[in-house]
Amino acid sequence: WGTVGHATVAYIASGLMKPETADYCKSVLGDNSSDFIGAIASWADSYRYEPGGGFSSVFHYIDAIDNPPYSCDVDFERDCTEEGCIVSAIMNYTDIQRTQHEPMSLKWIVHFLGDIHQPLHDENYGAGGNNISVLVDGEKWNLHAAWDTAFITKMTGGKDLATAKTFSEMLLTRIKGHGVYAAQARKWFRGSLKDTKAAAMGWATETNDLVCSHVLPQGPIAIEGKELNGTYYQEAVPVLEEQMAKAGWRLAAWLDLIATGST
Ligand code: DCM
Ligand code: DCM
Ligand code: DCM
Ligand code: ZN
Ligand code: ZN
Repeated sequence: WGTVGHATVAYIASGLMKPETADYCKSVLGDNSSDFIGAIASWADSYRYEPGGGFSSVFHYIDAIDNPPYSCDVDFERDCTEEGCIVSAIMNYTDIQRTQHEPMSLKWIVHFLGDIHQPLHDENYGAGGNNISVLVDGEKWNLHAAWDTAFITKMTGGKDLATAKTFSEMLLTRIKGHGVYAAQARKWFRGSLKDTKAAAMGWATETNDLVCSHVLPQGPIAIEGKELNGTYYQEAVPVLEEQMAKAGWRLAAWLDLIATGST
């Protein structure tokens, strides 16, 4: 995700987590402001370009070598390389966070639980869509960046943290009380820190299914060089909204377990 996507996920999580989890995160991050989590959600995207940060580039995704749109699946042995992937990164930084309570692993967890819910972060085809050229309202984008950023800018009308905060509040009303996501949201998390691989692979597998159903439903040729602002975009919007909501819900639940020393 771009800045707005990551911050939206983070703000949703901060609106759902236990008060003691918020206190834990504020203390670990040394930030007592209400923006404690939105402010660090995109840190990992700048870190990977810093000297010595290159090793973390591969941690942002898992390149599922499947065959969209005919078949979608993620296989840890096949798809997670020796350098690592988003699934192993979530496993490792979760373990570090539980024992060391440090800011860097917390920032990574916040970021990667966001990215794992972007369908093209769970897909190898075209380097996660980076090599597929498309148009959004006449502007040239690659498909990956269209899903990370262009569609979300189009949906929200903004590019800053304030936009993400407002957007997260709208999605939170769908999650809470009698909101349209409320019933399904209760089934969104059944993870446990006893098996972090199963949880992260569950999220990756479910998200990767969307590559076959919504990202490349008629294969790459159908969208290569094409304008996506019509039906394709309209069908992407509910997927993007639900993915950010799910990511925020799961991030809150995950951090609740870590902060309270539970499994
Ligand atoms: N990006 C960034 N910060 C930089 C340079 C680039 O955030 N200093 C961009 C590159 C990616 C985008 O961030 O297109 C999102 O990356 P990801 O989807 O891994 O979160
Ligand atoms: N990316 C991905 N899968 C790949 C390669 C890259 O999901 N196989 C993501 C990471 C960034 C974005 O695409 O979000 C752009 O990557 P980069 O800046 O490394 O080209
Ligand atoms: N899931 C989870 N924790 C697990 C395993 C899965 O939260 N330990 C989530 C991810 C998917 C859903 O449950 O939303 C379905 O997962 P599965 O692919 O295991 O059926
Ligand atoms: Zn991305
Ligand atoms: Zn990222």
